[in-house]
Amino acid sequence: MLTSSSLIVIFLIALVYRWMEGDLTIAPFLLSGFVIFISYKSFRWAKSSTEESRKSKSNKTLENNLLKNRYKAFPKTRNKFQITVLGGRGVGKTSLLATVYGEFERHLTRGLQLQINPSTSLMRTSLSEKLGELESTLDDEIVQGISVGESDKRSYEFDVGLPLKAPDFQLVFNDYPGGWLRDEIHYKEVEIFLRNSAVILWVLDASALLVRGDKAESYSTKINQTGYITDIFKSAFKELPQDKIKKTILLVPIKCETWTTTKLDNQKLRTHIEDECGSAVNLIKNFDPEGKYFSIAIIPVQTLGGVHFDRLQTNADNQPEFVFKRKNEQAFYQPRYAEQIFSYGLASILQRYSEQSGSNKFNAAQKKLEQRRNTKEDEGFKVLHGKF
Ligand SMILES: Nc1nc2c(ncn2[C@@H]2O[C@H](COP(=O)(O)OP(=O)(O)O)[C@@H](O)[C@H]2O)c(=O)[nH]1
Ligand SMILES: [Mg+2]
Repeated sequence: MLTSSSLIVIFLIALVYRWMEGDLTIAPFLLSGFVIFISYKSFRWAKSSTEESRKSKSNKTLENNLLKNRYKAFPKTRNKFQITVLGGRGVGKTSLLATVYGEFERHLTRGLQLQINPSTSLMRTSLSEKLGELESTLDDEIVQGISVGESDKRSYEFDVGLPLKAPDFQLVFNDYPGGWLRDEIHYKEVEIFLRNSAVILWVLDASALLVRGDKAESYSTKINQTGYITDIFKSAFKELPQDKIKKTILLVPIKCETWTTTKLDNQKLRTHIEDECGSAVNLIKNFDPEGKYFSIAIIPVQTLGGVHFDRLQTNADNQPEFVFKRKNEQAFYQPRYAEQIFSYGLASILQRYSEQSGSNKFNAAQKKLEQRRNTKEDEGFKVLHGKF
C-alpha cells in the first residue's frame, strides 16, 4: 500500500524529472494533483482533530458523570474518612500501615463485597517497599533504640467502593512523625486532625512497656511518649465531637510477639495498656459515659511475627536498645491480627457511611467484617468503652 507521504514524494520526483528533461507540459497537471492532494489531507486532518476533541469532550463528560455518581449519595465534604495514626518515634506506625495494607491485598477482600485500592500507584509502591523491608528485617537481629524517625507527615489514601464500580469514598491514613507531638505548631495540626478523624490508631511499642532495665525503670514514657499523646487527647476532646460523628479509638500494641503467646502474658500486656492509656480513656469515659460518641478497644498486632524479644542492651550513648531475634531457624515473616484493624476500624466507617448517606450498599461487607472480629480477651483483645 502506498502511504500519502510516499505519493507526495513520487509527485515531486516526477515533477523534478520532467523539469530536468526540459519538458514542463506535464507540470500543471502534477502541480494541481499535488494541491488537490494537500487540500484533501488538510480536510481529513481538520475532521479528525474535531472528532478527537469531541471524543475527549465525551470522555470528560463520562469522567464528570462518574465523579458526580461517586459523590451523589454523599456530600462532598463527607467523601473522605480520616484515620489518624499516633505514636512515638519508631514505635512502628508506618510498619503497621504497610502490614494492614499487605494483609488486605493478600486475603481480606476475599469473600467481601468491597474493593479498596491505593489512590495512586506511587503510594502502592511506597507501601510495598516498606513491606519488603519488613520481610527482610527477619534476616538479622533487629536492634531498636530511641529512634529519630521521619520528620514529615505522610498521608495514604485508599479508594473504597463495591467491586468493579466507581469508588464511593476515600480512606485517608495520616501517619504523623512522633516528633510532631512535641512541637507547638504541628501539635495543633495533629489536634485538629484528631478531632476530624473517624478512627484513631494509637500505636504502642509493647517492648518499651514490658521490658524493665536494671533500675526497674520503664522506657515507655520516652519511647511511647504517652504523656504527650494523653495531652493531645485532652486538648482535642475537651468536649463531645462537634460533628457528633462517632469515633473509634484503637489502642494497638505492636512488637508484642513475646507477650502474646500465653493467656497470662496476654493478660499482662492488656493490663499494661489499660494503665498506660488509662488517663486518656477515663477522660473520654467521663464525658461520654454511655459510649454514644466513642468506642475504644485494644487490638494487639504483630507486624512481623516470627521474632521474639532477646535482650535489652545499652549503646555507646548509654541509651537502651531492644534486640529482637528470629524465634527459631524455621520462623518467618508472619504478621498476625493486622486484619483486625479493618474488622474493627473499617467496619465502623462503613456503618458511618450508611448512616450519613442512607445507603445500604456496604451492609454485607460491614456484617462480614464484624463477624471476623476477634473478641478473645485471652488473645489480648478487649473493648474498653462503647459498642462495636
Ligand atoms: N519486633 C518487632 N519489630 C517491629 C514490628 N513492627 C515494626 N518493627 C520494627 O520497628 C522499627 C520502626 O518501625 P517504623 O514503622 O518505621 O516506625 P515509625 O517511626 O513509628 O513509623 C522498624 O525497624 C521495624 O522493623 C513488630 O511487630 N515487631
Ligand atoms: Mg513512620
